[in-house]
Amino acid sequence: MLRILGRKTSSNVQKVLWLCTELDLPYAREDIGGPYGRNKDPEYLALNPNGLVPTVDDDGFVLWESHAIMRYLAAKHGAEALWPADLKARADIDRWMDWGATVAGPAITPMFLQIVRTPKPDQDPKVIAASQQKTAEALTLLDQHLAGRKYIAGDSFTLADIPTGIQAFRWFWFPIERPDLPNVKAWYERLGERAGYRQHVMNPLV
Ligand SMILES: N[C@@H](CCC(=O)N[C@@H](CS)C(=O)NCC(=O)O)C(=O)O
Repeated sequence: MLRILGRKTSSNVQKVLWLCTELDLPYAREDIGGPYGRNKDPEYLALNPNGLVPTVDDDGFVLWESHAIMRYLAAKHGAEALWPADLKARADIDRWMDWGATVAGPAITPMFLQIVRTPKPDQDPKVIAASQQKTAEALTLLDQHLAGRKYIAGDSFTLADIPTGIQAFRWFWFPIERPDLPNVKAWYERLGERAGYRQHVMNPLV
């Protein structure tokens, strides 16, 4: 059975868990990282020298990097709808997955670390405000892209929706002012209809 190593509060672990639910794939998960530690133990570093989560072990095949894991699992289980073989459709999905990891994720992470991981008296409002601004800019771009589309890569749900979908939950969960982004809101509500999103992502952050 697929082993997933990583705490379920990690956005990168959640990507893999959500996908497993989409694929109806059984797995065994182990709590590693964050308060559970063990990610810097020699046994773990031998599997993933970055000391980060997630890492998966698929019957002896060890893989890390959440997006590589998602692509591997989608391809292995023939999830053509989630990650099509057609090169251009696939490239479009890959592009938005990368955008989630390199633009939306880094924009919202400082705010997440402040609001969720820092005791209130130590929080820095300037860091939160800057992160809020950057995230609003990223999501404004996404809102324009989503005009006339149900999901990021078109009319159906794909891997493109997963990385930024996880950040969208955080954005709507934080007690902040948000610009009116109707297409992002409608997309976020559509994601909320999915069992994997509700189970693995839509959980209280503190
Ligand atoms: N690029 C990596 C990033 C992995 C990463 O940064 N994981 C974080 C959690 S989201 C981590 O392991 N942090 C240390 C910890 O949880 O102890 C991926 O996508 O898998």
